[in-house]
Amino acid sequence: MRILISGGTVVTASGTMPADVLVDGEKIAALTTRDNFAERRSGQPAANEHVSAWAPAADRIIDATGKYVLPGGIDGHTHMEMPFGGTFSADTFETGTRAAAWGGTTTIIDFAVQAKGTSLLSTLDKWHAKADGNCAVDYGFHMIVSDVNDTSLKEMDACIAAGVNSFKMFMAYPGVFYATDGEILLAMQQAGRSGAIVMMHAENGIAIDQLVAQALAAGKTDPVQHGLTRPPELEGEATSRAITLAKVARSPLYIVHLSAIHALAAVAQARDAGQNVFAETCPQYLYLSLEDLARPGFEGAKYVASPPLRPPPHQQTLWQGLRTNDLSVVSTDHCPFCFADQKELGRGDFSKIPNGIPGVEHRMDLLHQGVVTGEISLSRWVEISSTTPARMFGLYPRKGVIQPGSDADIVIYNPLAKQILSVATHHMNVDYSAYEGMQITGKVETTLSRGRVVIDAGEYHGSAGHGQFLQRDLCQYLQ
Ligand code: DUC
Ligand code: ZN
Ligand code: ZN
Repeated sequence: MRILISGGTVVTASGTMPADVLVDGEKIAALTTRDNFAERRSGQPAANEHVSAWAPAADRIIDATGKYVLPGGIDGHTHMEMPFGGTFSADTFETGTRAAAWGGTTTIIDFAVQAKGTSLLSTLDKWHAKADGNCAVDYGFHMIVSDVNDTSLKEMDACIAAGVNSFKMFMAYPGVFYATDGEILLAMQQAGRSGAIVMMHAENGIAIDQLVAQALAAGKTDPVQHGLTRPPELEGEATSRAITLAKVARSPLYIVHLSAIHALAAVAQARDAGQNVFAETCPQYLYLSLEDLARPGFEGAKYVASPPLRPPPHQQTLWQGLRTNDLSVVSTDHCPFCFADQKELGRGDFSKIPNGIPGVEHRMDLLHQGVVTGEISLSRWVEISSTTPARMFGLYPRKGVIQPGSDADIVIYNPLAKQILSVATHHMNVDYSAYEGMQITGKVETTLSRGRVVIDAGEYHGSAGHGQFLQRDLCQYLQ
């Protein structure tokens, strides 16, 4: 199957150009620029002899006039079917990857979760059993290490050989995922020796648990307490501590879901000093705030995630961090729990509300708003949502770029279309939208995953099992 995408503006991390793209099978076969000058003069896509040469050979021509042609989005942080707080996140690998495709994301990297007392390799098998044959787009795994011992430390190398070379650890959630500083140091040393990377959930969980107990003892049970008992200082402190541990262990570090000014300052300082520290933020920290957690009644439960949403001034600093590259990736931390029967578990006790916000479908759109409002450039949009995640997680240039030889993961994006985000129209398997009613400029028109059109003109054409497991290389910023 050959598909010609003609008339569009190709946007990559390195710039924009009027260009036509030829897809052959699962790969991008060729890219040809059109005459920019003639195109600007006439306002029409320039006639191009390459296109006319290709057109007869194409089985299908997609007219992308007036649209952006982007490398498919890569969401490096999702939780499908994640066990949490006595329940499971509501999207399966099938529903979650389908929703991702609707939103222009063609790769997810999800987290396999080691339960205490189990091995990393059996965990990996378990997550393959959940995902293999069910995904609509390509997927990889990170590994959550929640039981550091000699066996799991040794197993890290076997995970790397199996294409899973990023290990998430938690300074939060004592008794569940929490690791001590000593355990973190050991895992970082092991990762550092093997060229792998530790991803850190940086919140001081020991101190947070005391604040939570105090709030509950004082009868403060509403969802907003979730935010008030996890102050940004305790994210900043944990981030600094993780950075210090990584320095001593001589390992790189990736801070996940960074939400607070304090944590960003610690990351910026470490990067300025030359340390291999990277960080991601998430759309919810750019657009939502503590004020959402404080919505009346139990409504705030929809916004309970960790780290929590912060007061509005943090948002501007995070946008600034995206511009300066102290934040280099935006992932969603997609972790959906239904309001009706899952968030409900924490009515009367905010500490029992399952932590997570749905978002895998909306990341590209929400970040495009940053282009519309002038927070980031078009190329930076592509860089933070596709190209850098590809490099960070060992997928480049197979993913993250439009160039001959790369997978034909391509999004055709209409920058002028208007849409309103809503539970009534989204495709995630969850009964509310954290962005209900939000007006968006821009919309995905077509999504190709490895050369197959999975979304087009408001219809889904994909299938469970099309998505393949991605055996990832090591982080390409470290080689
Ligand atoms: N944070 C969340 O909000 N949900 C799942 C795990 C996490 O770290
Ligand atoms: Zn986390
Ligand atoms: Zn997460």
